[in-house]
Amino acid sequence: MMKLYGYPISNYTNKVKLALLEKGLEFEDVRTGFSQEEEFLQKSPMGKIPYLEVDGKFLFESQAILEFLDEAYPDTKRLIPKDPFEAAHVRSIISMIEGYIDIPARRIYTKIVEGIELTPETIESAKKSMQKGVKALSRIVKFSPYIAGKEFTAADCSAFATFSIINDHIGDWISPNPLDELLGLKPYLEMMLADPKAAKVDKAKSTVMKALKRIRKQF
Ligand SMILES: N[C@@H](CCC(=O)N[C@@H](CS)C(=O)NCC(=O)O)C(=O)O
Repeated sequence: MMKLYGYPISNYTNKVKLALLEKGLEFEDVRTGFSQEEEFLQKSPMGKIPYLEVDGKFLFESQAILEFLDEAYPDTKRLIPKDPFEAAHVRSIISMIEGYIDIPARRIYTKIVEGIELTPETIESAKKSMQKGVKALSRIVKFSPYIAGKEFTAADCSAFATFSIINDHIGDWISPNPLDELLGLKPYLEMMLADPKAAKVDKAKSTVMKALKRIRKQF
């Protein structure tokens, strides 16, 4: 059986977990944090989570994992459309969410979770970058009802996992929350949560987040 190594408050872990659940594939959910230990780097060379173990081989980078799942299990729900233009659209949305919104946002939320103090400069630069990313994304996303159009795709795995984690934290530090400019996001996240698979991912995230909040009372 496949093994997914990651942690429930990692959006990239949750992206892969939602993909596996949507595809109806069996997997073992192995909770692990990231590490720079040699043994870990042999499986995930940047020391990041998630990584996926399949038949004794280790796959890393969430997008590569999703694309592998589509190729290796062609009879399951497709995450990347067959049409090359639609496929490029899905991949573009994912790149924008992760590269231009998540990367700046995590300069804030990872520090909050780790209990590290934020400087006004960090907050201001994250805010500017996020606003730029959200503005760009809002030009191309449809939420009709899914983020790339009529069908559920890999872009929904990324969007749901990433935006729900950003929304948990960012509003307390950047006001208004740059994600508020993404019209249709709120009903979209509610629609996604009505799916038991996405709800399962979200529940695990919320449980761990609540426990962390109890430990670190400052956030
Ligand atoms: N591009 C990677 C990003 C993965 C990533 O950044 N994971 C975070 C947790 S959400 C991590 O492991 N961070 C630890 C580090 O950067 O050292 C992917 O898509 O899998």
